[in-house]
Amino acid sequence: MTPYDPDNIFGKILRGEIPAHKVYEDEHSLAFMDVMPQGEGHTLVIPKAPSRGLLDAEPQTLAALIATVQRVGRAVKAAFDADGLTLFQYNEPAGGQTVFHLHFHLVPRHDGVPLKR
Ligand code: DGP
Repeated sequence: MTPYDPDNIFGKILRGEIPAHKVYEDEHSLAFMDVMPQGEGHTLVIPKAPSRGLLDAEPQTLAALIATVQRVGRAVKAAFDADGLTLFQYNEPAGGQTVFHLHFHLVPRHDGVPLKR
């Protein structure tokens, strides 16, 4: 498995080296708005632990992360008065991943409104 490389854009956001529109932070995780939103309110949730993707993450990292995904998911769904919420998560270039620090995409959804691609 390819090792984690801290010189990725989300690593830089975590270290405060580049700005992000942060919406939630705790000891284990950070949530911020996606710069290329596929829908209004598109938010990313990442662990602070150095995981490249889902497949190399420690179980305790995932446990904390999914709790944050639920918390932030509830908040963005309410904030954008959405009817639903779509989650997605990519692993490795073949799986569609472009930033190699584990992240979940959360997109509030409204009835009849497709995702932007
Ligand atoms: P992916 O690795 O394909 O799951 O998607 C990475 C996402 O990260 C993509 O939706 C765009 C977003 N993104 C890329 N660079 C930045 C950045 O510098 N800041 C923020 N907030 N989002 C970024």
